[in-house]
Amino acid sequence: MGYRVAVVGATGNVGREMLACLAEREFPADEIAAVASPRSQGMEVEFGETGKMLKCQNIEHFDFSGWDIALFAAGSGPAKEYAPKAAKAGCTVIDNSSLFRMDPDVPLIVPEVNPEAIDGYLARNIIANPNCSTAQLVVALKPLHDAATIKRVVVSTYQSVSGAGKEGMDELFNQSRDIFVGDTADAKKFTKQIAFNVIPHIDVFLDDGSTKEEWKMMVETKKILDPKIKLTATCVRVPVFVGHSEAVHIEFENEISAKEAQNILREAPGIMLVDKREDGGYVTPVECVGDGATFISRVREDPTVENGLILWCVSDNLRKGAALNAVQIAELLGRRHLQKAA
Ligand code: 11C
Repeated sequence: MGYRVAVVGATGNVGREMLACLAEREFPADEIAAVASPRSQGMEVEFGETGKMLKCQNIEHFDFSGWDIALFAAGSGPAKEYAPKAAKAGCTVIDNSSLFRMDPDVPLIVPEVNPEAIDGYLARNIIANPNCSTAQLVVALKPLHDAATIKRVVVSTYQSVSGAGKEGMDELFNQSRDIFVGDTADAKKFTKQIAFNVIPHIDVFLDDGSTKEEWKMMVETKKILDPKIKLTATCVRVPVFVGHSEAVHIEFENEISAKEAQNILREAPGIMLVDKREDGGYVTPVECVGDGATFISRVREDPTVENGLILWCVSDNLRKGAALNAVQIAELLGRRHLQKAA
């Protein structure tokens, strides 16, 4: 007997990718439910490329009892209202919103980094999925931390508009077209024009002048990887549809050469090293779309600090940054705790 899995927020960017990942990875499910807001009730969504269509069920009337796992990709509001209900009904929630991430009773999991932390999920029957920009970063940092102990990270992100949902993608598309034909480009989703521009602002501003996206990268890295790591981030929205990029500056406790780091990263789980030190010998966001790997390029020593390295890290934010990581958590949960098979 396999699992009964509900995908909540099935019509959104991440929900659709969750369905695609479940199908592609042949997750051992007997039944998959697409669940969405009342306005999407009855709408059909594809179950990946299987040719199978799923009719969306209304979250307001969905009974989670008897369902094993719910992958939530509906944002913090619906997570607040429905995740505890689902968890209480015996359905383990894997939530992609930021709502539960810093709750000490909710494990925040990246399977390549802290799989053992999942064992704490029973306190609330909820597991949190990290922010997309954190997920790819910690996959890259983990093997290097194991080898030479990271003290401090300075990261600048170049985040695609799909991180802001379908509305963000539509805004980039419409503005690009409008500017191209000489029309004025309206900014609705973003605070400034995103087409042919970059915006140093993601999520809300905090009192210290940083943004919540930058804060999330710091606190989530500490929770997932090591609370002793100091991290500071500048998060920037760029006119790319899918794929987040990061320039990462790392200071280590111990000596580590670029060559050693490349060798470690080449063998590390979830990482694809593409680092040829020649024209085009690196990965850009358009090349990582639809892929589950975290791509690392441009590994080099930083001569301005002791034991410093710099690298370039790119991943599909809808996949490893969200849907794929959630499905990997479901697989881990199955292996370690639920142990059902199809
Ligand atoms: C973005 N990283 O690119 C955000 C999207 O906390 O889950 C995901 C926000 C989150 O806008």
